[in-house]
Parts: sequence; C-alpha cells; structure tokens
Amino acid sequence: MISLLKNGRALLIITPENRRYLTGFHSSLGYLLIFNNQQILLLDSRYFEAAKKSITDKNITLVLLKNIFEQLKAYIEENGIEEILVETENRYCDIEPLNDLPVNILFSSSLSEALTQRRAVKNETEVKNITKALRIAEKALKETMNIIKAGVTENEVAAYLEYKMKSFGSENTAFETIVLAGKRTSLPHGVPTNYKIKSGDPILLDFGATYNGYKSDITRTFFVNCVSDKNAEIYNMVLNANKIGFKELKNDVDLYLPDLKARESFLDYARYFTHSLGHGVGLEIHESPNLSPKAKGKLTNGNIVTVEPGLYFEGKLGIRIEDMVLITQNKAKLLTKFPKKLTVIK
Ligand SMILES: [Mn+2]
Repeated sequence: MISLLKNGRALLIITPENRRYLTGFHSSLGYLLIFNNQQILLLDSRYFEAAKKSITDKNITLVLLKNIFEQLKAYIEENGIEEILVETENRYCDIEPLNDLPVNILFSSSLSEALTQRRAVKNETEVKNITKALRIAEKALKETMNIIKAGVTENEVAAYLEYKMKSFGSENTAFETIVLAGKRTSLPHGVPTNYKIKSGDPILLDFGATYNGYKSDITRTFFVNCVSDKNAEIYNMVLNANKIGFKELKNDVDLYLPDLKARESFLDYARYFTHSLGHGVGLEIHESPNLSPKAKGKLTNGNIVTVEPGLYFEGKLGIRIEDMVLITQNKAKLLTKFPKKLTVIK
C-alpha cells in the first residue's frame, strides 16, 4: 500500500475496518491521512480520549477532528498535496467535505485492492484474536446444546447462544445469529423465529463471536431426539464434502479448486449445494479470499477461510457444516475444534 505513495499524493482511509486495521483503533467515524512519512488520525471528541490511551504507535499522530474540510485543506496547503486517493468503497458514501477541496480526489481500486490483499494475510496477533473468537463461540455452543429440546423456540436458542458468547467475552455477535429448525433449515440465511423445535427436527446454528474486533464463524447442524436414515445419509455427505474441501486447502492452490472438489463429491446432489465453499474472515465476516467456483487467484500462507459445504432441499431440509482454517507453511490448520460427527441431542 505504501508503494502507492509518492510526492504530492496522500491516501485518505475512511472505511472503518481499514482504519482499524492500520491504526488498531476502532471508531465508527474518522479519517486516516497518510502522506510522506506521516500518518494523521483525525477523530472526534467521542473517540479522542480512548484513542489517546490506546494508540501506542509513535508513527501515528492523533488529531482532534473539528472541521474535516478546514483540517484537510490545511494539510494539503502545508504539504503540497495535489491528489488524494480514497478507497472505492466510499464512492457512494456521503463525503461531501471532500468535494470542494483544492485537490484531485481519486476513488482508487489500487488502494482498496492493496488493503484487501494485506488484510487477507493474517499476522500472529490476528490469528490469536480470531482463534479466541472461535473458542468463545464453541464454548457457547457446547452450553447451548444443553437447552436444545422439543418445545424450545429458535429465538430462545439464539438468545441463549448470544448470551453465552457475551458472558465468555465476545464484544458482539460476528453477524446476525442464524438458528433454524425443522423445514426452516433449508433457508441458507434464514432468521430465527418463534418456531418450536419438534422431535426429529434438524437444527442448524450458524453464528460467531467477536474478539478485539476479529470475528469467528461456525455452523453445526444437529438432530433433536432422533434422525432418519435418509437425513443421516445426507448429513454424512456434507461432512464428507467438508473434509474434502479442507484437504484441498494449502498455500498456492487455486482459489476455485477446493470448492470444485467439494462440489464434485456431492455427485447428483451437487445442485443442492447452492452457495460457495467458503470465505475469508477477519475484522469483517466476509473478506478476501473468496472460495467460490469463479474465484481467481491463489491461497496464501496466513489466509483464514471458512469451509462450509451445505445441501438444501427447499421446504424440507438443510444441512451445513462450517469450520475455520488457517493456511500455514505447506499445510492447512483446522482452527475449529468443535466435533462434527453426526450428533443427535437427546
Ligand atoms: Mn460463513
């Protein structure tokens, strides 16, 4: 990203996750201005005191945000800045103050791409944070299994799961918790309702925790009281695809390949696998790299991705099993520890 810098050019980081990634400090609003050897972080009074305490990087100058237009104008004039690169994600956002600045504002895909690529490769601290977020989710799931039984609603299960994650130190859910039972499991991204779990139902839980801003993502599908032979067979097909997908993950592998291999393992059922095999996870729940059939590029050491094959039969049944995987030297490390063999909750 720094290679994008040159004389007379500044980078302005507006997207919250990118700003957090580069400074270690989260704020819903703020501006990180980078030029020459300077990094100026402008934050308003809501965040200023907390940032003063938490930002230890001596290269970052913290400045109280008062009037972004006037403040940017002053930096531009004092430092001979002629153009400012802004992430393309902000193209459609309301960044009015930028319009009248006496410089070229360029929405730069090179800047966005450079940040995406950097964030896709996790350092040791990031791996620790994601692993911790995953352990919190797994611990909460283990406890939640104790309350899953006929008569309990999807909403009650979801609330308990979220309560447990929070109790174990999660800052927030990683995304909207999915708990679906019975026929409703066929909705890959359905939302929990007051549907009461029945004996023999499958129950699908897809959720995650957040730790130091980093997210986890896990899906397990269980059966309540009993499971039919047919459902057990489908479950084991998904489990098999999960393992095949995992085996394909290593440094330098084409991104589309693990999806292809997992999909092929479904044979005639492949048409019921209606989404991609997985996605990168970090400060955002979906980030690079994307393990889809159309993905271009290769896996790299330091990538953290999900492997989440699923089969969905409209109005009948859905099963998904999702793990998180770290790509390291020559192999893939399964970060998820939660068991995934067919489980009937009695
Ligand atoms: Mn996922």
